[in-house]
Amino acid sequence: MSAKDYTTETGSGGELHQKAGGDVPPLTTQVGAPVSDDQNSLRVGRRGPTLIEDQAFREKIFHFDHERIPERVVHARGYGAHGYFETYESLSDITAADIFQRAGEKTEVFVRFSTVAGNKGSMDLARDVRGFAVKFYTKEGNWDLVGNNIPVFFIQDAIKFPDLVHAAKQEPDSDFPQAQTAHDNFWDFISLMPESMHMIMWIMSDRAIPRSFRFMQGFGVHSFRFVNAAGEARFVKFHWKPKQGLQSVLWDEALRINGADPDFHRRDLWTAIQSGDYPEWELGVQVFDDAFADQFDFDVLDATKIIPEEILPVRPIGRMVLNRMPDNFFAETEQVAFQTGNIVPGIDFSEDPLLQGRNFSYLDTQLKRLGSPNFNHIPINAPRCPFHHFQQDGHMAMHNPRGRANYEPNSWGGDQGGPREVAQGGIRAVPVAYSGEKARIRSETFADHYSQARQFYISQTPVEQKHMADALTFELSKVKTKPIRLRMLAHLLNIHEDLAQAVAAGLGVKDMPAPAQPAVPPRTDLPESPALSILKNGPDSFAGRKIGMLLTDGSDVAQVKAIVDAAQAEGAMVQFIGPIAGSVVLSDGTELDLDEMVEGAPSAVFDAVAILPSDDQAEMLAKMAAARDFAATTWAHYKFAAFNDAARVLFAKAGLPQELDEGFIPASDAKGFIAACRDLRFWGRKNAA
Ligand code: HDD
Repeated sequence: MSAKDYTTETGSGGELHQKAGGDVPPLTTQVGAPVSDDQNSLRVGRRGPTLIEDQAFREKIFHFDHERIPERVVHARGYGAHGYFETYESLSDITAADIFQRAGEKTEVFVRFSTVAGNKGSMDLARDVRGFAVKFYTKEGNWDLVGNNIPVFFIQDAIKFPDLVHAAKQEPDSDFPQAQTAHDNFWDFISLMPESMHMIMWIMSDRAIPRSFRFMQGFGVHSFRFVNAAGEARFVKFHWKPKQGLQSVLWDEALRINGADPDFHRRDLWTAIQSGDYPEWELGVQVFDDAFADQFDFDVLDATKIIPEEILPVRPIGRMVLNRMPDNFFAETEQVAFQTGNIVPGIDFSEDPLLQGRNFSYLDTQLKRLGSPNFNHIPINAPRCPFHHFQQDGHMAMHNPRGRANYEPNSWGGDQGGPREVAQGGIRAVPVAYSGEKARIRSETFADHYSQARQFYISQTPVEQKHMADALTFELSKVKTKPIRLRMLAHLLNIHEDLAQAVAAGLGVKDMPAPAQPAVPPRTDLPESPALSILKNGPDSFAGRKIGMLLTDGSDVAQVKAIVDAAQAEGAMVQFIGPIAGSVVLSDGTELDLDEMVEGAPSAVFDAVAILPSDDQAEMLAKMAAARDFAATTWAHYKFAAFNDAARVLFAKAGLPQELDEGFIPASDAKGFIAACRDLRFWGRKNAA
C-alpha cells in the first residue's frame, strides 16, 4: 500500500473514513469549493515542502488562528439556554411594556447563567455570585434583565467596579488564585469597603455554592421603573423564583465536585433540558411608589439593600420555562450580548448610581468582545420584532438601510424616506425632576452598611449560620496579612457578635479588635426575614434530583427496580455506578449498563445515594478506596442513603458508626427512602455530631 493509499483512500479511520455521497454532504471551503483531500496539505513530492498556493490549507489554518474572541471581563464562564416567558395577567394598569399586556402570551427568551470571577475555563462550583441574565425578545424590542442570584451588590457606585473586579480576580503579579476570593487582595479591598458587608454575608452563605442553576433564585437587584400608558411611574424590583425550590451544596462537596466534574452546573442544565425535565422560574415583582420609597428604612436607589418580602410581598407576574439548548455554544452563549440599557417602552431606569454606570459598561464591552458595532446583527442578539434605523456600515454589517434615505429628517417620503419616530408610545424617560450642585458625592441615605447584613445573618437557620462562619474562616485563613483578618473581624462585630466570635475562634485570634467605626450606628431592631434562608425555602419534592446507585455483580434486581420506580414516580433520576466501568450482572442475570465507575463518581455529585452490593461482592467493594470514600462522604455530607445488609461491610470499613441514623434507610423501603429525600439532607446527623 502506498503512503497516499494509507492516508487518503482509506484514511486512518479505515472503513469509517467515509466520502461524501448520498446523505453525506461534501466538505467545502468557506466559499463552497468541494475539498478532495482534507488529510494532506499540498506538497512537492512525497516528503517535500508545503506549497503556499494551497488555499484550502491556508484558509483552514487562518480561520483556526482567529477562533477565539476576548472572554468577558467578568462572568466569563457561563451557560445558556432558550425558552419562553408566559405572562400570567395583564399589567396594563402599571406598565405599558408590551410583554405584560396579554394573559397567556408567550415571549421567546434566552438566558445565560454564569460565575463572576473565574476565567472561561474555570470550574463551576467556585464560591461566587451567579449571573442570571435574561433576554426577552418582545414585540417592542429586546429587554435584558441582567441580574444575579443575589439581590444586593458589593458596591454602591459603578466607579468602584473595576477595583472590585481587580481585587477579586487573580492577583496581577502571580495570576492566581483562579475563581476564588480566598486571597489577600480581595479581603484587603473588602475590609476597606464597609458598603460591601451585606453582600459579603450573601457570598459567604450557601447562596454562593448552588447545587445547580435550576435551584437558585434570580434578582434584577436595582429598583427599576414601570410606566403605564398614562405616563404614571412606579418603582419595581424583579425576582425569579425557581419552581424546583432552592438547594445548595456543602463547601466540602463543592471542592470534590470541582475535581470530579468541573462542568457540573453545565452538565446539570444540559441533562435536565435534553431529557425533557424543563426548569421553570416564576417572575415576581415588588412594585412601590414614591411614598413607600420615602418612608422605607433604606434608600431604594442603593443596590446594597433589599426590600424584605415580608414588608413588600413579591407578586408573581409570569413564568419562564427553559426548554432548548443552543445548537452551538459559541454562536449563542458566547456571542450573546446583554445590556442593562436594553429596556422597552413601559420600563425605565432608576437613578441607582450602580445601574447608571452599568448602562455605559455593557454597551462598551460588547465592542471589545464582539469586535464590531454590528454585534446586534448576530442572530442571538437580533430582535425578533421588525426594526428599522439609519445606522449603517461597519465591520460585518448584515443589515443596511434600503433605498435612498440613510438620514432623517428627509423629504423623500414614501418608500424612499425610511422609518420615522413614533407619535405615541416608544421609549420615553420618566420626567423626574432633579436639581442640585454638580459634585462627587454619596447621599447620607446610603450610609448604613451593617443593619441589613445583620438581618440576613439572623434570618438563617443555625446550620446556615455555621456555614457562613465556616466560609468566612476558610477565606480569611487564606489571607496571609494578619491586619486584614483583624479589619474583617472589626466589621463582623458590627454585624453579629456570635459570627465575629466564631470566625475569631477559627482563625485563632485571641485579642478581638474594636468594632469598626460605622458611618451610622448599626440597627439591631430589623426583624428576621425567613425568605432569605435557603433551608426555610427548600423544595417539597425530590423531583429533578439525582440518585447515585452503587452496585456490584449480583446486586438484587428487586431492590434496584423498587428504587428506580420510586425515583421515577417522583421525577428524580438514577445513575448506576459500579466498581469498574461497563456493566454489572444483576441477581436475575440481567446485564445493566453503568453510567459511571465509582472512581469517577464521588457521592458529592449526587443528591442522595443507594448502596446495594451483593453479599458476594461486598468485601471486594470494601477494599476499594473510592467505594469507602463514597460511603464515608455520603455520611459526612448528611445525605440520605438507601442500603442493604451487605452494604454494612463497606460501612464498617469506611468508618461509619455501627448504629446508623434515620437518614440511612433500608432498601426494602424504597418509597420511604424517596419520601425522606425530599428533605434533601438529614441535618439531624449534623446536630447529633
Ligand atoms: Fe455586570 C456582565 C450582572 C454590576 C459591568 N454582569 C454581567 C453579567 C451579569 C452581570 C449577569 C453577564 C451577562 C452575560 O451572561 O453575558 N453586573 C451584574 C449585576 C450587577 C453588575 C447584577 C449589579 C447589580 N456590571 C456591574 C457593574 C459594571 C458591570 C457595576 C460596570 C460598571 N458586567 C459588566 C460588564 C459585563 C458584565 C463588564 C462583562 C461582559 C458583559 O458585560 O457583557 O459590562
